[in-house]
Formats: sequence, C-alpha cells, structure tokens
Amino acid sequence: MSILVEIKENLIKGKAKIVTGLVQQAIDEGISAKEVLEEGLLAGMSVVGEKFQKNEIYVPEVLVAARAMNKGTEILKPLLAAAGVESIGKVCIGTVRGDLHDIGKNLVKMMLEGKGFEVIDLGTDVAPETFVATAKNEGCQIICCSALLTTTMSAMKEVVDVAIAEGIRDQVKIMVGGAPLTDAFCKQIGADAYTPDAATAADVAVSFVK
Ligand code: B1M
Repeated sequence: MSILVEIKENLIKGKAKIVTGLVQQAIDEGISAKEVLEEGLLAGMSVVGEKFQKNEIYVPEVLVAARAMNKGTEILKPLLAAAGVESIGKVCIGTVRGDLHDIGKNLVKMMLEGKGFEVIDLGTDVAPETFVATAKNEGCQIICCSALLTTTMSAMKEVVDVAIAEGIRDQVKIMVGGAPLTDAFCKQIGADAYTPDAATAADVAVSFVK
C-alpha cells in the first residue's frame, strides 16, 4: 500500500496519531504537501463524507476523522502556504443569534475544510450583522448559517436582510441548515440553499465557487 493510501485509510478510521506520523513521513520522503493533502487527507475525508451521507457512519466517527484531518493539516499548512496552494474559496460559518448548538455547525465546517475551503468560524449565538460584516471585510463568497431551534430560525432571514442592506447580497451566497429547517423555509427567507447534512452542504458550496 502506498503511503498516501495509508494516510487515506487511517484518516477514515480516525487514527490521528498514525495519520500525523504518516504525513510527516511522506513529507520527509519528498512527496509534495499538495499531493499529501489531495491524495491522502482530502481523499479520506471525501470517503468519510460519502459514508456519513449514506448513514454508514455517524457523528462520533466523523468527529474523530475530522480530528485526524486537522492534525495532518497542521503539518502541511506552512508547506502549502510556502508552495502557494490556494484555497478554493472563503466561507464564514456560525450558529445564529440565540442558538448555542454547534455540533452540526462544526461538522459542516470540517466538511468544507475537507473540500479545500478556508473557513472562518464565528462560533455560536452570532448576530446577523457579524455574519455580514465578516463576509464583507474578509471577502467570503459564502455565508453558512446553522440553527437548531425553531425560535432562532428567523434570525436567518435577518442575515439575508442585513446582506441586502449592506449592499453585498449579489456577491455572497447564503446557505442555511439545521434540523428544523426545510427547503421551503430557505426559499421563503430568500437564502440561496438549504442542505440537510454537512456533506451535501460542502458539495453545494463547491458548486457555488466553481
Ligand atoms: Co438542544 N434542543 N437545547 N441542546 N438539542 C434540540 C435541538 C431539541 C430538538 C431537543 C428536543 O427537545 N427534542 C430542542 C429544540 C426544539 C425546537 O426548537 N423545536 C432543543 C432545546 C429545546 C434546547 C434548549 C432550549 C433546552 C433548554 O435549555 N430548555 C437549549 C437551548 C440552548 C440554546 O441554544 N440557546 C438546548 C441546549 C442544548 C445543549 C447545550 C444541552 C446541547 C448542545 C451542545 C452543543 O451543540 N455544543 C443540546 C443538544 C445536544 C441537542 C440535541 C440532543 C442534539 C443536537 C445535535 O447536535 N445533533 C437536539 C435533539 C436532536 O436533534 N435529536 C436538541 C447532531 C447534529 C450533527 O445534527 O445539528 O442537526 P444537526 O446538524 C446536521 C444537519 O442539521 C446539518 O448538518 C449536520 C450534520 O449532518 N446542518 C447544517 C446543521 N447546521 C447546518 C448548517 C448548514 C448546512 C447544514 O449551513 C449551510
């Protein structure tokens, strides 16, 4: 088995320590950081995303795989920056105002990073103005909003409204998700996409920047 396949397979299993060691070994052997990222780490995370979508694995497995991905990426980050490997786009993500649930939001963040996005994580209880100001100041192409409470869903409409008021609505895609949401709600508030899970959110985000 090649070292890149080993990285991929161990990432799928969430073996962070082994992934870290293999990533360092691959770099020491002269394999480029880009190859290690794309054919090792991202290839593994892509399988994790597919399995999660098909309910073949669940949240804990995704979280350990994502931790392994983060550990591996830490080694690669300075090398990738030096090699000028650019991210495919910039996203800001957060759980909307009044809402403290962040497990789903964190999964979406990880899947986005797995696809090569630079992600600004605004955390939880994020004001609509913060989403929009971040997108404006940081040049994000996409805003991702998460809500788990029926009482906080309405804050997503405010994000859309503030984006209009700030004059950036045509420059930014607004994606929404979270257990109580529906496609109909997304359309009703004028957002660009509702996705039911983290892997689909990452796929749709890629389609927006292509
Ligand atoms: Co809360 N809670 N909670 N809670 N909690 C729910 C959501 C609830 C359904 C439980 C219930 O009553 N059955 C209920 C909401 C009812 C409603 O509004 N209709 C509820 C309630 C009422 C509350 C409190 C009000 C309870 C109280 O204090 N009385 C309180 C509110 C606090 C607040 O936010 N202000 C509260 C608190 C908490 C905890 C702090 C204890 C904890 C959160 C811990 C944390 O997140 N760090 C918690 C938890 C864990 C839950 C449940 C049990 C699990 C939520 C979860 O993490 N699911 C939940 C019941 C349930 O869902 N079974 C519940 C797993 C996660 C992976 O799924 O977040 O849906 P989810 O994310 C998915 C997709 O939705 C999608 O991708 C993810 C992965 O595929 N997705 C996106 C999510 N965000 C996306 C964004 C996107 C795209 C896709 O952007 C583009």
